[in-house]
This record gives sequence, structure tokens and C-alpha cells, in this order.
Amino acid sequence: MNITSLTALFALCFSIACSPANTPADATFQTASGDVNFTVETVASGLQVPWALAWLPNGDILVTERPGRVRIVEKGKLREKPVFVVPDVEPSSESGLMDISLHPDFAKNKFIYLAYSYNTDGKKVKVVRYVYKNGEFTEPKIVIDNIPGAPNHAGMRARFGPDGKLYITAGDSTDWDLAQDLSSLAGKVLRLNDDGSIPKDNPFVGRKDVRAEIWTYGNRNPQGIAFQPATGLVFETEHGPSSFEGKGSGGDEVNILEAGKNYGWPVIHHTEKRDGMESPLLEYSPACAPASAMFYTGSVFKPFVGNFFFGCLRGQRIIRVRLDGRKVVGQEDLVSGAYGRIRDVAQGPDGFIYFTTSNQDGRGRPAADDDRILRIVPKPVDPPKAKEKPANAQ
Ligand SMILES: [Ca+2]
Repeated sequence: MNITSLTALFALCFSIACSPANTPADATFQTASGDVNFTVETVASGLQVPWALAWLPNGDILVTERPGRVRIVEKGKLREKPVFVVPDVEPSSESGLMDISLHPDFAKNKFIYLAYSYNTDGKKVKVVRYVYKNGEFTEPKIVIDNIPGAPNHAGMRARFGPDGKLYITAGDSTDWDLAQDLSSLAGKVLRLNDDGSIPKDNPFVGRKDVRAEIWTYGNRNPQGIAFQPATGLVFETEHGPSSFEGKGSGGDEVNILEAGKNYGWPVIHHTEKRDGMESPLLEYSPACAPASAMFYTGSVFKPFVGNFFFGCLRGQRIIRVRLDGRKVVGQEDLVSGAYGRIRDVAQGPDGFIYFTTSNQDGRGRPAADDDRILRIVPKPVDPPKAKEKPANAQ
């Protein structure tokens, strides 16, 4: 936590005697570098572990709740009843209904993709494509299933890249060795066509005993993936080891993913290096628990354009990374400790930055209206006050 945000938080808590998770939504913040002033507004409250956000063309927001519900914020108001309840979801510990994505050609084909755990005790994960018709989820088609899952380390994001392919981040399902096992889909990032078929240019196509869906491997529990606008580079966040695994704690990662590469887990972790394996671009110890990823491309916050953002659960903040292509130019924390655990971070069509809390997940200290969808909106700097004229001025 930087000095500016610490000061802001202490000042805030001093004035209203708050605990971190019940910071008022209209709190004002300034980035540590002083380039952006912003306030945080509540978009929706009373949710249960909102995992992912997606916008319909009319500006309404679809949000997944981990127990298995898809909710909708219509014209700024959360509808009381879910739009859809996944019939075969199996929520358990960290897993359940996770990601939601619209197809890049949604306006034409109305395809929406849901990623969720199913079967007994959340032991498997799948991605299902629906047709969103007349406000309903219809015509389910399995895009991929039987991805090893577990109550913990189930991943998962399923997001479209600029190449029109679906990138699916699969956790190691708490079975480390699977991350290096190319006959398993666990601990991998997968790449598929929009109908679930395997792209011909995937790195392991044609290799015997290797799953051709695999795009990268050695990924422990990736929960964020985003595509750098200027370069198309694939940035990914993943959780590092837990202390029970005996490999130390912390070691959370930001990686730049490239086809066919090995990101090391469980052979290397933290900043360790080994030939034939990729060490992370950024590493965080103690753990921040990165749970999402986005690049800012809007016009509302000019200084944020091209920056990489992700939400942190245990770290209770949003991390902003300034990049020049692959090179990290700087980074700073936003809203540190102010709203508790943060899951998704996403840019709305209005150019504001939306994020979701995860204080109802059993590991947080929920405020009365948690969980929430919040958004970062600009706060204009007050113009300097005109100097008072001396009393004897003419
Ligand atoms: Ca790694």
C-alpha cells in the first residue's frame, strides 16, 4: 500500500470509524502518481460472490454469482430474480459458476459462454455456450467438459482473444503434477474455436498423447486473462503456492503467455528460473491473490489507456501496471483495503472501470450491502480557489 492511499484510507476511517469493507461508495481517491482523481460508486449490492461481468449491447450488465445464478443490472438497477440458474452447477469452496463471456459477434449470433464446475463436489469444469434469446439462456451446447476440477484451483476464465479464439484458463485442481502432464487439461490454458473444435494452429496439434486443446502449461490456478490492445500479447494472472503445498507462500504471478510454453508449476515457482520454463513477468509475495485481468482502452481516464489492471482477493486492492509492450514501466495500488476482497475488474462500455467484491466467499468481512458491483468514475480536480483580495484593495 502506498503512502497516498494509506493516508486516504486512514483519513477516511478516522472520519467515519469504518472497517475496511464498509468504506462508503462515494469515497474519493487519488492515484499514488497523482494522475487520476476518482470516486467509487455502487452499481448493485446484495450479491453473493459475483465472479464475472459482461455487457449486453444495450448497456445492461450480466453478472455471475458463484452459487450458479446469472443476474442482470437493467438500466442501472439489479433485477431481483436471476436471468438464469445453471441447472447442473456444483458450487463448492472456490468453485461454482465462474466466468461469462459474450461472443465477439454476439450482435449477430447471440452466443453467451458460461464456465462452471459440475458433477459431484465440483470435481469437473466445463464451458457451455448458450443462445441468449428474448432474455433467456437457450440451446445449451457443451464447448468443452471433463476439465479436471476440485473445490479449489478450478480456474477459470473463458475469454475471446483478438484472433476470435476462446482462451480457457484451467487450474491444476489441487493435483500439481497434472500441470506438467500434457495428457491432462488441468493446470493449462486451452485454446478453442468458438464451437469447441480445436484450432489447426494450436501448438500441440498432431502430437500423440498430448491434448491438442493445450495452448500453455505449467499454470497453477489462472483466473485472469486479457489481451494487450496494441500488441495482441496475452497477459495472464495466476495464484501462487499456498503454504500447505510446502513451496512457500506468495509467488502470485503475472505472465505473458505464448503458444506451447511451460510456465513452470510445480517445478519452478516464485521467481525461480529453469531452462525451458518461463518465469513470471511480475511476482507478488506476500500473496495478493490475483483474480481477474483487463486492459484499459476507454476515453474517460486518459492516463489509464494501455494500463493493465487486476483485482486482488486477499490483497484487497486493484493493481495497476503501466506497460510499454512487454516492459513494466511502473505499478501502483488502487482502493487498497477500502472494499475488502476484489474479484473481477472490467471496463464498461461507458469507459468506467467496474469491479466486484468477494466478501461473501467465506474468507472476507462483508459489509451490510456486500457483495457489490462498484465502479470507478472520474472526480474532477477542484479548481484552485481565487485568492482573496486584501481588505484594502480598491
Ligand atoms: Ca509460474
